Amino acid sequence: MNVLVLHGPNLNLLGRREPEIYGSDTLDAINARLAAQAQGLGVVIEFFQSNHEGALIDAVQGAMGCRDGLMINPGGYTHTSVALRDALSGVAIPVVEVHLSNIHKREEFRHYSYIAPIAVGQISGFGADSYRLGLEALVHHLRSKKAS
Ligand code: CA2
Repeated sequence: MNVLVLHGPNLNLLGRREPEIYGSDTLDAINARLAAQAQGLGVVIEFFQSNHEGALIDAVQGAMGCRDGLMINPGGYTHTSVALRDALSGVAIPVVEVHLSNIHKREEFRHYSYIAPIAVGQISGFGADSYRLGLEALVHHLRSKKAS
């Protein structure tokens, strides 16, 4: 089983700014924990971060035929990007959407996600733990789909 984790714009700044909202873990630390978790689950995992919408879309398209699942924190593109949503729904690979903060208790413009309606599910508000929960949920979903 092979999973790609996508991190959207500004998430490369994690741990360096706004720790009161996004926590003090760096993206590298989050990825290292996910890599250890994936190894325990017997899953191959890779990571990609970009501040560019087109680069994220290229990564989604590149996943076609070679990844079983996607986990994405689309960052600010969550609330704006029809194009990223189209790419995710176009590749027909199960997607779990994750957010560090609880987007539903923040500013109103963060309440709507273009990604949520095409995702298996959304995990939001558990800080860096959202990624751990997201990977567990994605792998569980993929394994139960395979068994049926
Ligand atoms: O809570 C999340 O994970 C978000 O996806 C983070 C996005 C935000 O636009 C979404 O509404 C919710 C922002 C990522 C910015 O990350 C930073 C990290 C450190 C310092 C500055 C920005």
